[in-house]
Amino acid sequence: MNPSHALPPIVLSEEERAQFLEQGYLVRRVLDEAGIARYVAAVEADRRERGDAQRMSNLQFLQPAKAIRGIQDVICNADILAIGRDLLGEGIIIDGASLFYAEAGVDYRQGWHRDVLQVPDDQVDPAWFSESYHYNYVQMNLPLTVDGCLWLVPGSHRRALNAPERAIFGNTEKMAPVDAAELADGLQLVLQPGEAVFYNNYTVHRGYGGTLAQRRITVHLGFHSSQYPPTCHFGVLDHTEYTLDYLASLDPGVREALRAHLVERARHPEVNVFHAYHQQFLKQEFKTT
Ligand SMILES: O=C(O)CCC(=O)C(=O)O
Repeated sequence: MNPSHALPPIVLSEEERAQFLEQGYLVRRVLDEAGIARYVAAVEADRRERGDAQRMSNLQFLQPAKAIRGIQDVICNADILAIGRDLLGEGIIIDGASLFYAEAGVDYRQGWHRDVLQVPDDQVDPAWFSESYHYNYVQMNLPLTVDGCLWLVPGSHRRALNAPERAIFGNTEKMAPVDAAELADGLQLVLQPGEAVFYNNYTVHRGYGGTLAQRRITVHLGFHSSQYPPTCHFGVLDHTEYTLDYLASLDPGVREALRAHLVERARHPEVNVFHAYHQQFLKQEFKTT
């Protein structure tokens, strides 16, 4: 479903795939002006009901109590799914879906981290951060306003922390303190509305805007391919809330995507423990209502 887009879905070039594999990120435009305006209007209508946030909101917009119906079909966007297939393989399954929202003036700073924050230390395997590890997950940030909040260290997903990173992380693989020294290799991605960044969330990265100069509205998604075993990151959506009544109330494309998620979760009960860790983590880090 991609009503404002009549062209065939994007297909990535070899160079783009290689960039994602080696550098850990790739930027492509996936929404046109009409698509951006439609989603901004839906978010604004939702904000009028929810009120202002003093922190960055991380609203899981596919969950029944937090649903923002007018943006849900972004998970069916043909270009996003085609890029996901080119990066991971067939059987693209939606996993995470949040809306990052903050008004200008909100202070937003995370420490540099890899997305293993939810995993107990003794279960973090150094082999995950190596060239030979098959990482079956991709995250995507799709801003609807100009967004310079995502920073990453290109290529850092394929190696252990280097000396400057180790110096700020200390004896953990997870996260550096928020006031740690800067990383000279850190790259700030400044994205225009409609431009999406697809990234490997084992790269050293962070959300960091300081005091936001302008409002941030960014759709944040995660995908997995059913062709390969899940990583410990698979299991972000709270599938236990997807009742038959809720599914019946959704747009058909969204319903099918969540059904596919449920089928994949049933195939991989081993990720349930990571799901619980992740829900706990979200509550600590963000405003989630
Ligand atoms: O874009 C952001 O604000 C940060 C995203 C992030 O760090 C994450 O999802 O782990």
